[in-house]
Amino acid sequence: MKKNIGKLHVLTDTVLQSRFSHLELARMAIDGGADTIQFRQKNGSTREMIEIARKLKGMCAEAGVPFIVNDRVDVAIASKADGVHLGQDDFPISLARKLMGEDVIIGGSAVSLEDAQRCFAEGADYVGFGPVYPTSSKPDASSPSGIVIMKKAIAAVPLPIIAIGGINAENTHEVIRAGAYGIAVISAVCCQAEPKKATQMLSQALSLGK
Ligand code: TZP
Ligand code: MG
Repeated sequence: MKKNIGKLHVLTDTVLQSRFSHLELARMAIDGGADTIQFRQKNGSTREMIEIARKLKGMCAEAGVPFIVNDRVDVAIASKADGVHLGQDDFPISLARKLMGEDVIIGGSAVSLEDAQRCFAEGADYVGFGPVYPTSSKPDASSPSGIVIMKKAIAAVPLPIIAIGGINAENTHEVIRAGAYGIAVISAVCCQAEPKKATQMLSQALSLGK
């Protein structure tokens, strides 16, 4: 089965901003052209997370947009998410694959060639590579990889590479030209005055970058 790996992943965030809920952000992002929604909530009640995730899954399913849960395999399973995104210290990708099955989309995080190779070896479907550029959205992020290291991963790893970290409408061309399959953003959508418009601008930048 060919999996639907999006090119414009919007990660919903209610910590960096509190004007909009996860559901409101997802709605605006989908309306603006996001083709993957990733629910990213690090803290709080698991029950509440499952409740939000189920609603997000319903919204995404209606729009035909894959819905991915960050970090939490349990929440992804409970909400029948299309996928899960796992960092280097999260639930192991290979174990998530065993639990969730072949059809589920599993993304892995990488900030080096070695990380990206590990994601591939463990059975990921795509790699979220970054931070490529400086970002203040992830306090524990590694130093930015820059374009050159990302290019090495793109050349060596036969998976779609989704650039993340400091991506905006201005630098999208650069990462796409470098060979990234797509982009993933938090602040370039969630922290903008008009998240729908901001998503539209990223969507436009992506097709120009092709
Ligand atoms: N992983 C690597 S960098 C990052 C994550 C979740 C933060 C991305 O946020 P922003 O605001 O798009 O830089
Ligand atoms: Mg994680």
